[in-house]
Amino acid sequence: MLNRRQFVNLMASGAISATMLPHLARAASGAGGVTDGRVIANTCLGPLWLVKKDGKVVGVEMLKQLGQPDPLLEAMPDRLYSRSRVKAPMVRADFLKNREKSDRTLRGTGDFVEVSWDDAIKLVVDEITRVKDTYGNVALHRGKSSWASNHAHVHKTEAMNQRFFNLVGGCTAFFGNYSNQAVNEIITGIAWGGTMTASDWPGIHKNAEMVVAWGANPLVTTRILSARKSTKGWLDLKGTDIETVVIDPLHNDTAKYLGSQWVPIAPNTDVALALGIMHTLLTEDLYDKEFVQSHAFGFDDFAAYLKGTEDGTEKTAAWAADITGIPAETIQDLARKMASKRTFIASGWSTQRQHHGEQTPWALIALGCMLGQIGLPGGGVSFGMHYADGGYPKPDMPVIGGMSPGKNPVDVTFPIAAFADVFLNPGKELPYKDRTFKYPELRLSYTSGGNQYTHHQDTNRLIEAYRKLETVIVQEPWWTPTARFADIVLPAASDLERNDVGQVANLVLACRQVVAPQHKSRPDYEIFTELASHFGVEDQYTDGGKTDTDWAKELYEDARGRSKTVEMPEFDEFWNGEGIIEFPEGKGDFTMLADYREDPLLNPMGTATGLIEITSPYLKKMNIPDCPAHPTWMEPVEWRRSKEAADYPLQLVSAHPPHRLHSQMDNAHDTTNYKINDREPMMINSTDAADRGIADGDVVRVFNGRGQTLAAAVISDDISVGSVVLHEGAWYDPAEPGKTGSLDKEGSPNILTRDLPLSSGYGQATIAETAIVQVEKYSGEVPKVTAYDGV
Ligand SMILES: Nc1nc2c(c(=O)[nH]1)N[C@H]1C(S)=C(S)[C@@H](COP(=O)(O)OP(=O)(O)OC[C@H]3O[C@@H](n4cnc5c(=O)[nH]c(N)nc54)[C@H](O)[C@@H]3O)O[C@H]1N2
Ligand SMILES: Nc1nc2c(c(=O)[nH]1)N[C@H]1C(S)=C(S)[C@@H](COP(=O)(O)OP(=O)(O)OC[C@H]3O[C@@H](n4cnc5c(=O)[nH]c(N)nc54)[C@H](O)[C@@H]3O)O[C@H]1N2
Ligand SMILES: [Mo]
Repeated sequence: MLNRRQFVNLMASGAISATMLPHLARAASGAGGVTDGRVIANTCLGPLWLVKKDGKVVGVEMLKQLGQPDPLLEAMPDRLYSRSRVKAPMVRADFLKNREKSDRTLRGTGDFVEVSWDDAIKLVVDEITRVKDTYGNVALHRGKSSWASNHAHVHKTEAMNQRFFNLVGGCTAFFGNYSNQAVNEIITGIAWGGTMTASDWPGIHKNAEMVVAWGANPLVTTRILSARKSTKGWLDLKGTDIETVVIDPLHNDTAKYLGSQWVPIAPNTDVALALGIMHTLLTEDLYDKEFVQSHAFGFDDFAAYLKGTEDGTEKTAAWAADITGIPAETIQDLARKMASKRTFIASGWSTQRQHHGEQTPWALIALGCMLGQIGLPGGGVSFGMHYADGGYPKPDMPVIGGMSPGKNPVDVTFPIAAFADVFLNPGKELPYKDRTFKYPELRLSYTSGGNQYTHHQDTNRLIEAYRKLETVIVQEPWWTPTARFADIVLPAASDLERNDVGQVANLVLACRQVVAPQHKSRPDYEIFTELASHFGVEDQYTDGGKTDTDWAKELYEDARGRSKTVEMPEFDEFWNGEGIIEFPEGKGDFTMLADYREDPLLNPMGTATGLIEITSPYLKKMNIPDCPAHPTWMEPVEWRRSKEAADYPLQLVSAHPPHRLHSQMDNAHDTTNYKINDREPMMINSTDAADRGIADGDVVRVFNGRGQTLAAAVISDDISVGSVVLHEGAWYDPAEPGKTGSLDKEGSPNILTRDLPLSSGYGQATIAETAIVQVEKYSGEVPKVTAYDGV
């Protein structure tokens, strides 16, 4: 019997062919072997038909069950064959020579040389061994990954990477995320089970009289395929009697499509707006006195705060108008309308990706209690209607599991939002709720499936932070900025180059390899398997030699045993047949928290009081300065009224991109065709543009004390005065690679955002949406964008 490594080598050398191997033969004879036709793959956006011609991927088709296609999907073939693919294992020349003593300021300069797979693997094994033998496993860090494989079950980059580390003694762990950490922390602390609790759309369509999208743009954020059924819920509001309101500094796509009332708000001031609304409800006696007493805890303390008896400031509509820029009458009108109609408040997550990010969601929950419609069909507050399958009636189908990461033997951890701070300040202490984290000293990081140089805040600080590490390993299909700043780059096969099982909406799908791994890339699983073999844990890693198809089979068969509504065929039939199993749609009659409304004693919240806590006894006791005992307006660390706003008067909104999945597809924008002058578009109001002599399409420099980037101005009154929008995800493209403070050529907003402070001592989440900038017409010679050229 060949072992995995010998087998891989033989395969690579061509000594054996796929037909000699039962598992691969199966894949090849399945849809993956198609040269002309369609194959379903489990892509980063979710399961999708890939159309092939003459063996090449030439297009995409939506699964008909998932609704209308989006232009963003069409970038898939270009992404696959992009010139920015990592074609072979590459190592920085200086690192190859000097290892841990290499010049780390050379990272990002492109001093790479190609090495063989064998040499690359040996180098990675040696480095991990060196660090763990010298400093212990605690000095190892796994870089965060998420959207490489959010829809995957077998090929979950995050689980695969962690599974490997866990088998070689573990690594320092982290917790939390960039998406919804602050809201999740607060909601589970003071109210219900989490952000994904949502009422079914049919009940909302039937019963709601008003739907408020608060800091949410669902027609953009539900473009991910697992959310397509939720898109329909939003689309179907059009042409009904249901009034819609969108509270956003941006007149966003959702507001435009639905013809909603647009309430432009100054970024980071939503707590003040919510307080102004609640003050109106209180003083005009429009609130549900019974509900706040029977279903909420600590309303009276909060009411004292609204009235100003606690701090001397009454939170009137006029007070809120001054902070938010929304006229007092509009605020009062909103309060009256919300109270008189069956109102559903659907919050997005931008308002909690901010300094004091716990406060807006908490204030909205308090508002929900005062309106007293929580648990009524068509009423209440949800934080999950703009994402994944929020609002889509749950079909009765078994959940397909995923490859398990196993257990981490190292129990040192920290919130992921702090990772650059951890690199920079070993030994520093970070308070978190009632405990303190002491930062470990990290030496080596290994990222597979995450793009830190686009997703983390304050890129220049991040460059410095990585310089503290001796070894940076990045496993990537593309030359992203994160790959460019690594010491060792391993070429990963992409989502179209492997087998998996898929689950989305009411479907279970056989997701096949569409094309062979491109260039010298290998699937992540194969890379980790080979690494594991060098540490003598290959058998544990592969669970006795399973291929990806074997894992798919195991996960599928496990689900098959639990299916109640549909008789799922045996795996081989499923895999070799059409590969689409459709379950009956859910009933659609779920109203979130109806049971709590019905009987809060029988169906209590998970809080100490069992009630929704408008005042939290726990937080009162904890006395955390930046997270008080009830929702509170606190000025953010920077905004349009801070001292620094004299130099940087515009607030930066880095919303999620309509034409990308974060940074993914940024290298395929020729298809999506939205860049201007090769640059990321930045929306600016006509008044702000005129003040600065900026014309539509001009290349502008966006800057603050932390960094500078070039973007293309789009002048539009869809963005309110005093704010600019630069979507997250454009690839950081330094004019002077490797140098901190360099001009970025491509409009990456995280060159401008803040790394610290984190949201608060309670949630310790990222605050990407709290940043101020200045914009000027760029007077220098416009440099050529080179981000997508590869190395
Ligand atoms: N097309 C596409 N869809 C995606 C993603 C993607 O990359 N591309 N990413 C997915 C992921 S991982 C996530 S976490 C979700 C994110 O979902 P969200 O966090 O809800 O998305 P954002 O775009 O950040 O913000 C939504 C809206 O809030 C507005 N906003 C910004 N600041 C403020 C503010 O201070 N107050 C108010 N009231 N509004 C504000 C923005 O202008 C934007 O229109 O989206 C998911 N969907
Ligand atoms: N300023 C600002 N910053 C933000 C946000 C914001 O709103 N504003 N939003 C934050 C949020 S909510 C999120 S979720 C994060 C998202 O941040 P990320 O999760 O880093 O998002 P992606 O850009 O999708 O990164 C996935 C990476 O995996 C790589 N990849 C894709 N397929 C594979 C594969 O098969 N194998 C391997 N090894 N790699 C693969 C891609 O090329 C890419 O580099 O960004 C955060 N950053
Ligand atoms: Mo996210």
